Amino acid sequence: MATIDKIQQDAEKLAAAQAAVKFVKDGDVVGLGTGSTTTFAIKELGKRVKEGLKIKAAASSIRTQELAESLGIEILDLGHLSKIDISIDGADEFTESLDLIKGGGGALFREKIIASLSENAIIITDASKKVKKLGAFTVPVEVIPLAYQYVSDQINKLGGKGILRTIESQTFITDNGNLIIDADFGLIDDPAKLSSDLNQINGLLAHGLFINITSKVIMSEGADIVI
Ligand code: ABF
Repeated sequence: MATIDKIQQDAEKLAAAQAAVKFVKDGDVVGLGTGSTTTFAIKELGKRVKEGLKIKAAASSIRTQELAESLGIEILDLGHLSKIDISIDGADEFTESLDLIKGGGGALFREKIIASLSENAIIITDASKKVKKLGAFTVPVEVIPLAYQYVSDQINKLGGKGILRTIESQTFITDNGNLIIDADFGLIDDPAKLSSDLNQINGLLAHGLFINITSKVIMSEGADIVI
């Protein structure tokens, strides 16, 4: 039985998704994120495609690709794109300055590529994700398996405590065949500096700090949409 909170949260996610999809126009190449909020947006796009909207899309995960294709949305090879017109994705945390933590769903690498390619990178979320300072949500780090211990040690040197992600006691493997370390740095005073420090670590494929990438956050709070 869904709780009232879950029903309310889903209503907020749907409202944010519907607001974001309004920015998509005929001929757009659309970047599709991953997660429950983005799922609402993909379903809305599927409806509009059935009504005649002409778009092509790039997917940030296998599960997003499968959902989009099931709804008749044409998927392009992300590796051959130089530009995406608009992307719609979720987040785990965001601040007033549009810094994000993403990657709770394990799709952060392709999400970051899609966001980086996007002219208009839109984040959709309910009000529960807004924070004053990032860090209550641990920072997901995608790491090449053979670099696991080295990267884990470098995270420790930066003051983080890394935990290998598992799902039902099985090691989580990303769509790219890599591991995820969830790194707890506590509340992060300077996300841009930490992002830069993490980017220097060899073997670290991507991390979940999205700094200066997002164009806008569409947040729904109760009956309001805040852009
Ligand atoms: C995805 O959206 C991930 O980066 C992030 O973890 C997730 C949030 O999921 P949800 O919308 O289900 O809260 O982009």
